[in-house]
Amino acid sequence: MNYDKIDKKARKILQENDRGLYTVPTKGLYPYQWNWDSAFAAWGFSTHDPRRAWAEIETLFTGQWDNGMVPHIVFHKQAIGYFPGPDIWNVERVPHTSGITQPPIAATMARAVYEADKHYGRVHMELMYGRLVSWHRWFVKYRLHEGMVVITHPWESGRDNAVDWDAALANVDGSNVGEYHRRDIDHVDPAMRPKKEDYDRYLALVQFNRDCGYDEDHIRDHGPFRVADVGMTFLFLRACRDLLHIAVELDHGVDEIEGWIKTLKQGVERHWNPERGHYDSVDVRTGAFTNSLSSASFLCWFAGIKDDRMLAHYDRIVGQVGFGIPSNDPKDPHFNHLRYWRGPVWGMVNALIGIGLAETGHTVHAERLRKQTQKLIAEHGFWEYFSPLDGAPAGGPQFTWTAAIWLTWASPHAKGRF
Ligand code: 9WN
Repeated sequence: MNYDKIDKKARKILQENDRGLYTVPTKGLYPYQWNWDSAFAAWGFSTHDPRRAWAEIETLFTGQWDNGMVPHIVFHKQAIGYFPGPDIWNVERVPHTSGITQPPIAATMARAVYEADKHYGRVHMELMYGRLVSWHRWFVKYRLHEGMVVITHPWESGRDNAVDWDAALANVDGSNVGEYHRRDIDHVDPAMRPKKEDYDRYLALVQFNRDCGYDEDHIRDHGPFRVADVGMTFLFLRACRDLLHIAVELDHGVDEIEGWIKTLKQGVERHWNPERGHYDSVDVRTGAFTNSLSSASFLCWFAGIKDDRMLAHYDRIVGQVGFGIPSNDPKDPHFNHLRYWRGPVWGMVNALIGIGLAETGHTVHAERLRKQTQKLIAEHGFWEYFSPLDGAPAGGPQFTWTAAIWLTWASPHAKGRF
C-alpha cells in the first residue's frame, strides 16, 4: 500500500473542500460550513497548515449567537443543494445560521491545533478562549439536565437517525409540516439516509424552535423533544477538560470550569443503564433510558472516564464486525449496515474512541482500532461512512472529516493522538 499517496489524497480532499476560510463537509451534499465537521477539518489542517486550521475555527465562530450558542450550520452564502437552508431557519443575523447547535468539540480541536504549534497559535488561542467559554456557558445555562447534556433536535447530536431518538421522536407530530423537497436524496441513495417520516419530524422540530423565536426557556418547558444524549455529555465533558487545560496555559481562572466538570461527571453516572449494563441516552420527558448501545456509548474513554465495564461490549462488537465500532450494536433488531447512524461505521467516531482508549491505557485496543480504520480508508476511500460488515462505501464521497482523521490519526505517518 502506498501510504504517501493516500496522505497526499487526504490533503487534496481538504484543499478541494476548502472555500478559502472554511471547508464544506463534501461537495454537493453539504454545501455550507458545519460545526463539528469544521472542528475536525481544523485538526486535519493542523498537520500541515496551522494558519488555515485557525481560520477554520475562527470562521465557524462568526456564526456565534449573542447568547453564546454556536449553530450547527453557518450559511456563508446561498447554495441550492441542501435543504433546509437559511430561508427555512429564518435566523435574523449575518452570516445566516441554523438555529440549533452540534457536538461541542471545538475546544478540544482548538487545543489540538494549539499543541501542534504553540508559538504561532498563542494569539489565536487567546482570541478564541472567551468565545469558547461563552459557548460552554450556553450549554451549562440551557442544556444541562442533572449534569447530562440535552438535545432539542436529533441533528444537534450529529447522529441524526440514531436509535437513541426513536421513542422520543415518536411523540413529535410530523403530519403538518407541509410540502418540501429533500435535497439529500438527490445526492445519495435513499436507503443510506433517514426515512421520510424522520424528516417530517425533523422539520416539525425546526418549525417549533423557529416559531418561538429560538427561545431556549420556552423550548425547555414546552419543546416536544428533549433527550439527554450520552455522546454529547461525553464530548462536552472532554471539551471542558480541554478548556480547563487552555485556561491554565493562558493564566485564566479555573473555578467555573472545574465546577462544570464536577457536574458533568455526576451526569455521566446518570447515563449508566444498570439493566443493560452500558452507557445510554435518556429521554428527559419520560425519564426512560433509550436502550441504545451506539458508538456514542464508547466515547466514555475520550471523556476521561476510566471504566472497564464497557470493554466486554467493545470486544463483542469488534469481534463481530471488521472495521471498528459501528453506530449501532449489530445485535440490535434495528441494525442496518448502510442506513446512516443506525449501523454504519464512521471514521471520525473511531478516531475519538481510539484516542480515548489510548489515553486510558487500553493501548492494544487502541492500536487495533487505528489499524482497522487505516485499512478501511486505504482500501475503500474517504467516504462519509461505511458498512461495518464489508467496508462498502456509503453517503457522500471525498469527505472532509475522513480525510482529517486520516492525516491526524489513521495514517501510519500520523501522530495518532492529540
Ligand atoms: C444535518 C455534515 C453533517 C454532520 C452530521 C451528519 C449529517 C446533516 C444532514 O451531516 O447531518 O446536520 O443533513 O444529514 O449526521 O453529523 O455534521 O457532515
